[in-house]
Amino acid sequence: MACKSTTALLAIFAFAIPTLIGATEHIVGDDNGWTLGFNYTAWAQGKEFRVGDTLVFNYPIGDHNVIKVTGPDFKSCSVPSTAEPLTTGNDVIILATAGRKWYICGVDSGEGTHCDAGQKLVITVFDAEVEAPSPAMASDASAPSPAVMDIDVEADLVPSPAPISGETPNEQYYFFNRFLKV
Ligand SMILES: [Cu+2]
Repeated sequence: MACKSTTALLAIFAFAIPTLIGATEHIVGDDNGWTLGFNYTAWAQGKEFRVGDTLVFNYPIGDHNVIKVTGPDFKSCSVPSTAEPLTTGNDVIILATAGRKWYICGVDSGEGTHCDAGQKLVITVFDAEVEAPSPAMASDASAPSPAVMDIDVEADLVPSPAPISGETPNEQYYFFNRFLKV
C-alpha cells in the first residue's frame, strides 16, 4: 500500500514540478553588434531563443535602428508607417511570446535601407525552457517496478530483499525514495 501511494506521488513529483532554466541574454551579432555586412541569419542559426530571453542590439547611436516588423515587411524590407524604431544604440527587447519574430534596420543609406543591404534578423522563439524528464525517468514512471520500490522504501521492514524483476534500481528513484523517507 505504502509502496503504491509512493509510486503515484513520485510520478506526480517527477512530472508536475518542472525545473525552470534561467533566461538568456542574446547579444545580436555578438561583438559585431547590429551593423552592416554581417550575416544575422547565420548568427541566429543553432541558437535557442526562449520566452523570457532578451535580445540586445548594440550600435553607435544614429547609425542604425531596430524595427520590429511582420514577415512580409521583413521580406520586402518595408518600414511600416506606424513603426516606432528603437534608436538608443543599446536596445533591449524582451521576448515575451513564442513564435517567429522579425527585426530590421530601417535607416536609409540613399540606395535603399540597411535592411535591403542585409541588416535584418529573423528568429523563432520557443516557450520558456523546462527541464524535460529524462528518458530513463519517463520509462520508469510509465512502468514502475513494485519490486524495486519495495526494496528502497521498506528496506528496514523486509529482512532479505531480493530483486524480483532483476532490474537495476533507477538512481533518481532511489534519490526520491530516500528524500521522501526522511
Ligand atoms: Cu542600419
